Amino acid sequence: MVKLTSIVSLLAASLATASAAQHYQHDVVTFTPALKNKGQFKVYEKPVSVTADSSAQAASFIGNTKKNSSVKAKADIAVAYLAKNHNIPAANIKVTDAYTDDRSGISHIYIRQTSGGVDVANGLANVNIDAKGQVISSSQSFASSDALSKVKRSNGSLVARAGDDASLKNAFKSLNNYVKTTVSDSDLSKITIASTSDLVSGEPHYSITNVPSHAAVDGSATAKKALIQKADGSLAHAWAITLKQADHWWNAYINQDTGSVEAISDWVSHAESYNVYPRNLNDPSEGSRSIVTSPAHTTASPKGWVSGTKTTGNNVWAQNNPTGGSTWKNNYRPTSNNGAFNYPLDLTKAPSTYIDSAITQLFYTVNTMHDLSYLYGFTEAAGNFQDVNYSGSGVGGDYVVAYAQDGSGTNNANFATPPDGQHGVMRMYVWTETSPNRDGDLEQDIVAHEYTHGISNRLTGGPSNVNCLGSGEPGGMGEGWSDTIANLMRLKPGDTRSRNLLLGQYSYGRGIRNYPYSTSTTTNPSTFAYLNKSTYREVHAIGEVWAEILYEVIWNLIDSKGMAADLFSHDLTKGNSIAFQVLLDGMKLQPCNPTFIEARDAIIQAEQNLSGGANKCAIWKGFAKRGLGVNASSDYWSHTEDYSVPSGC
Ligand SMILES: *[C@@H]1O[C@H](CO)[C@@H](O)[C@H](O)[C@H]1NC(C)=O
Ligand SMILES: *[C@@H]1O[C@H](CO)[C@@H](O)[C@H](O)[C@H]1NC(C)=O
Ligand SMILES: *[C@@H]1O[C@H](CO)[C@@H](O)[C@H](O)[C@H]1NC(C)=O
Ligand SMILES: *[C@@H]1O[C@H](CO)[C@@H](O)[C@H](O)[C@H]1NC(C)=O
Ligand SMILES: *[C@@H]1O[C@H](CO)[C@@H](O)[C@H](O)[C@H]1NC(C)=O
Ligand SMILES: CC(=O)N[C@H]1CO[C@H](CO)[C@@H](O)[C@@H]1O
Ligand SMILES: [Ca+2]
Ligand SMILES: [Ca+2]
Ligand SMILES: [Zn+2]
Repeated sequence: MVKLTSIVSLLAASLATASAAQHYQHDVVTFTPALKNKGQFKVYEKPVSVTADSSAQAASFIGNTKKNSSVKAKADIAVAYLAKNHNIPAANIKVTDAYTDDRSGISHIYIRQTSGGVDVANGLANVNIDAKGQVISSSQSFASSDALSKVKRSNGSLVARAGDDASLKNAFKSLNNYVKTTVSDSDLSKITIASTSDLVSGEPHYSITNVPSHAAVDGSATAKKALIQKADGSLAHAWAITLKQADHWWNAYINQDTGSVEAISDWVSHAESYNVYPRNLNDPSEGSRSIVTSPAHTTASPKGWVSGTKTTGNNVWAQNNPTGGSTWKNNYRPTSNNGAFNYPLDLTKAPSTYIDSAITQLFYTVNTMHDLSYLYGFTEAAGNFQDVNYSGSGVGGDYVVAYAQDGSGTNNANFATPPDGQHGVMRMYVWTETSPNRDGDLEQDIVAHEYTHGISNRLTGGPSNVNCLGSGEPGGMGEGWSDTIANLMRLKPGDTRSRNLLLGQYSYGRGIRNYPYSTSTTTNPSTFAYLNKSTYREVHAIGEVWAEILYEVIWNLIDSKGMAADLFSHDLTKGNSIAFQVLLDGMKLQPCNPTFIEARDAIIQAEQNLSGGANKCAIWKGFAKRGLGVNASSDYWSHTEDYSVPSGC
């Protein structure tokens, strides 16, 4: 594919060159043994004819599987087939489901292995039979007869009925430990266990009652005995326990002899979740990670952030890139467990040791930027970064390619913005100023800065022209908007205009700009005429002046209209949300290669349209405080300041 012009924007020009306490909040890992001897799914090119054998009937039929004679006949064929082709005796077979698909006419028979009156939880087979009664495909994972005879010999160690209660209580406690709900010995002593015979199967079932509510929502759980194959094919006696908790419905197999969890699943299917520094924490110095569940905004990302099990989705594909190359599809990414992206992070170690957490954080923050900017108007039509445009507007096929711990540099980050329809590319580097090194992936202001390059480049001059903020004042404002959006996202209720912000402080160990962003003219003396200085010809220096001016504008809006606790509320009665909105609207209004004065005027017009001038004076006063008042003017590198506001303000 021909690559059109692409503006690569760096975080910083060039830079000269402690570890927080961690709380690992691991999600519970669900799993089933990966059986080594699992049979292949066998698809027959020529269907196999099998004659049902009336003397070899499945040991049991569950539910309605026997009711319909035509379906029952197919089940008999399946049983005969397993006996003949897989040497599985009918006496060890329980038909759990059987039906004929109306559309295809194919009958699907599902079978479970049993032994000694209990289920082999993962001894399964399925047999597919065509309308003529021939087997077209099948698969089975039955335990071997060798494994069965070994476990039968171990029956001697099986606790007698009198010992069942103790064994089951022990298993119940062990399950609770695993899912991180504590059951004390005193709780355990109050639990009662009763055995009943299942109406349908006749198998004994155990009801566990008087369970404390933190361990079981309705105070009870159920259990039955089972066998389960371990990965190596050997069998273990297990308690199959079903336990409902607030957000979970566990089904677990606990080894009767050792108390260890042999398999566990959660019948509640879990939404996307991420163990990350949430968006109200800028970096690890501000707090601990936590599990964030279903963070995707339903308007901005109606189908969620993830497609599949890895850090890939409609808005961004995040991956490692130690070589610094430009391919991404097959690069390394972590795999979720049931939608949970939850990995360890030890900041006392080198960043490479926590690459999974770094990629997860990058994926989270880039998606956050996508959704947030979408809400404020960086939509499909406006040229945002998405694989599929659900509205049909704009050009799709351009999710952001985000590289975590990219090997092509250090102490920086960058973002390449090609025209709408081509992937934005974000490279995040490791920072080497501290020991151990730090990872920019964990610092929201850096990721926000980079993503905002994509926003400003696409919005200014239209989505297909990305040559509008290339250098000089326009390029400098590109840097400035990036710092500004990063700043805006950090402000929280309780902050006042005396809060100073340093960009890149976590990664670099100190701020990477000349001055902190501050409403104090002592702390940050930047004004419009700083652009006269020969040391202010570089885009990041120019950007610092623009972002400082906008910081004044932001605080005037917040002081006048208050602060939304979360920018995602898109509450346009609040100062920080108004600021975000007029910044993006201004980008859409302004011409290609704008000057400070033009960009200012676009923001003023955006406010006029958004709130009819109600916030006009607050904005003007912010500009004027730093020399960009109504009569400011400029001509290339000469800038004349003015500190006045329009009459009436
Ligand atoms: C039995 O199932 C077959 C296949 O679904 C269906 O065509 C037939 O009508 C059923 N017979 C009865 C008696 O329900
Ligand atoms: C093993 O236990 C099952 C029930 O759990 C019982 O049916 C079977 O007879 C026992 N076998 C031996 C050899 O004790
Ligand atoms: C903003 O512009 C639109 C389109 O011209 C217009 O319909 C709307 O009334 C304007 N809003 C304000 C407050 O000026
Ligand atoms: C700003 O310029 C206008 C003319 O464009 C002039 O009328 C006005 O007096 C000036 N204001 C100040 C404060 O200099
Ligand atoms: C900046 O340049 C303009 C035009 O040359 C000049 O009028 C102004 O005094 C300069 N400002 C500063 C602070 O140097
Ligand atoms: C121009 C373009 O790529 N538009 C696409 C945006 O997304 C919708 C939904 O997938 C597609 O139908 C459009 O073709
Ligand atoms: Ca696009
Ligand atoms: Ca553009
Ligand atoms: Zn930048």
